[in-house]
Amino acid sequence: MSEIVYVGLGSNLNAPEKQVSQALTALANLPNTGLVDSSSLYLSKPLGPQDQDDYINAVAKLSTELQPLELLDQLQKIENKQGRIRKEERWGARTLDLDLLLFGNRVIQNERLTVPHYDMRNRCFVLIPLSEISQHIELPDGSQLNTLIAKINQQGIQRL
Ligand code: ROI
Repeated sequence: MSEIVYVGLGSNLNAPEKQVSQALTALANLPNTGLVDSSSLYLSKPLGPQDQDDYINAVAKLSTELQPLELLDQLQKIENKQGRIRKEERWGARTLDLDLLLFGNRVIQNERLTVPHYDMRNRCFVLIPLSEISQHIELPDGSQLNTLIAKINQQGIQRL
């Protein structure tokens, strides 16, 4: 059975627009997985330390037959190929971040993976690109994307 999955992309190092575009191509080429849709690229102010460059963010919608941890392995492979260094400071600059946001309607909680993404409800650079591609998403707990967006500060993000 295939599931609909949303992945958040973010970069603020080494030509961020190129990193995100290249990652979208890599997602489209994943095994047993299709890229259904992707958002525009967005320019966003850093969440976390402010002494780092602005980010390029986007969200991709996939249809996959992979299991969650298999998909996570694939995402980490793409991050590593594009020069991600795992030791990078928490909340610091990064070459490429691929976050598993939603996996069908599943709630997943284990050592490697928390789905829905633990902080997606508070992140305009996740919610706004997500709503560009799928307006009427409901999270597993029944909360509506539109309601979440109405609650967050939408400044500091610009569609490119
Ligand atoms: N800030 C923005 N704007 N975009 C991101 O993708 C992003 N990713 C992160 C932290 C460091 C939390 N800040 C971010 O991991």
